[in-house]
Amino acid sequence: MTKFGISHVADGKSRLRWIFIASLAGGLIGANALAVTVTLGSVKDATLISDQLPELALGAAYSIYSGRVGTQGNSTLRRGLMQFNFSSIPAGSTVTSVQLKLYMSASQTGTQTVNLQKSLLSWGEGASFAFGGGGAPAQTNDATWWNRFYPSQPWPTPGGSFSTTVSASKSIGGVGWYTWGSTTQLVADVQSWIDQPQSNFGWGVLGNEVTLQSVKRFDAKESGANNPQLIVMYSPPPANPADVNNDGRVDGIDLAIVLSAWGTSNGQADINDDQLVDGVDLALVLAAW
Ligand SMILES: [Ca+2]
Ligand SMILES: [Ca+2]
Ligand SMILES: [Ca+2]
Repeated sequence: MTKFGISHVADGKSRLRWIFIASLAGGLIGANALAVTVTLGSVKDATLISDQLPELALGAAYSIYSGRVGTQGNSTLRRGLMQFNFSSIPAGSTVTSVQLKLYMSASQTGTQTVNLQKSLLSWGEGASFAFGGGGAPAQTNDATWWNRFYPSQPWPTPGGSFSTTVSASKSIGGVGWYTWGSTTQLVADVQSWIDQPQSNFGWGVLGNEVTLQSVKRFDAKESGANNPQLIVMYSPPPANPADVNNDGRVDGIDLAIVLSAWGTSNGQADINDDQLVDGVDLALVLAAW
């Protein structure tokens, strides 16, 4: 380590000088100027329909539905499902904002709350198609009220498997575009899916399941016009881990950040990821200067 000149940094006046610089640089931690915004289209969307057998689905339909229909539709429920692909966002990125935009294209009764809640299990999108919300006979791999993948991979409990945590909530009135978020939980959802893509099963789009005719219709990816849009803002990971503040340069600011976090497990300053900010991390900064 001494070959990088650490010993003289770590003693006496030099150390005090670096601590002073570190205190100035402290405010720069996280002040990362690099931010990227992407708009993603859904890669799957579907509707669960609580009708009696035979199973119905809307995998390839132009719309998804959320809420309860009227007595003419047997007062059954609709639950939307929607999933996005984050492979265009580099691993190690930090998500800072997430907004979901959906176009609500038909409505029966009043303003209703529609919630986004993580799906806890994978589900499919088959070729079933109908123009209305009544559904069509389920096709292979369709998500239905009973099956994650029709015909033989059932949900543990009919109606899907959703987190009890509401990630974002929106009051939906008349026809038009609506935006959910950004919320802390939406950001956490997308961050978890970027960090662990195998856990990405999308969100349930869940409406008022009590009131008759509360159902809301949203354009699906098949609509071809007002498709779902997920707007994600993120900071990509530094090209060089020694660029602690991710500003494109390894310099005194990075050194100061390491010194200010000395002896801690600060994830940003712990360049070699061994849970301790120490001389090894300092050496990595100096080596990449
Ligand atoms: Ca679909
Ligand atoms: Ca830097
Ligand atoms: Ca370390």
